[in-house]
Amino acid sequence: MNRTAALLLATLLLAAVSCAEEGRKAPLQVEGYARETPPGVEMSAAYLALHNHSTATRRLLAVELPGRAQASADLHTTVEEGGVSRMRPLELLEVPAGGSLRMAPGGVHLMLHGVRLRAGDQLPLRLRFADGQVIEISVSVRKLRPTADSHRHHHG
Ligand SMILES: [Cu+2]
Repeated sequence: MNRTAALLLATLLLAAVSCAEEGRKAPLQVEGYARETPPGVEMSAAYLALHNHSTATRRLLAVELPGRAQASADLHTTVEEGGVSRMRPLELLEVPAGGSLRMAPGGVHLMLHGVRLRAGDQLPLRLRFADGQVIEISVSVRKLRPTADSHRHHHG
């Protein structure tokens, strides 16, 4: 097989794979994780990735924490002002048609209040969109990244 034919075949195979995946995908796909809370702290953050496979922009308006009456979740972004990063509440989050939005530490995140989360827990979330759509997902709780300091004081 010459090089052009090989390239063409590779392209065709890739196209076939992405089409097969496309067929299985929900119009809006959401996954993510939450951070565990340090002892005595009832505040955390969750990071979601939203993939919009539809042809319409989706707007995330609110996130609820089912089964946790004392807890709440806010959409936040992080802005840098004079070398200091501050969190700002967001009215909504737009996921463009055919596009994705990925939350990340130091950027857009879901601020969680009134929660105690242990690594390995599952955290159910209810996402409300401007078009009335409601998506229920469950994200896993991940360990806080160990710092040099927490390592030094680690007792097992
Ligand atoms: Cu925040």
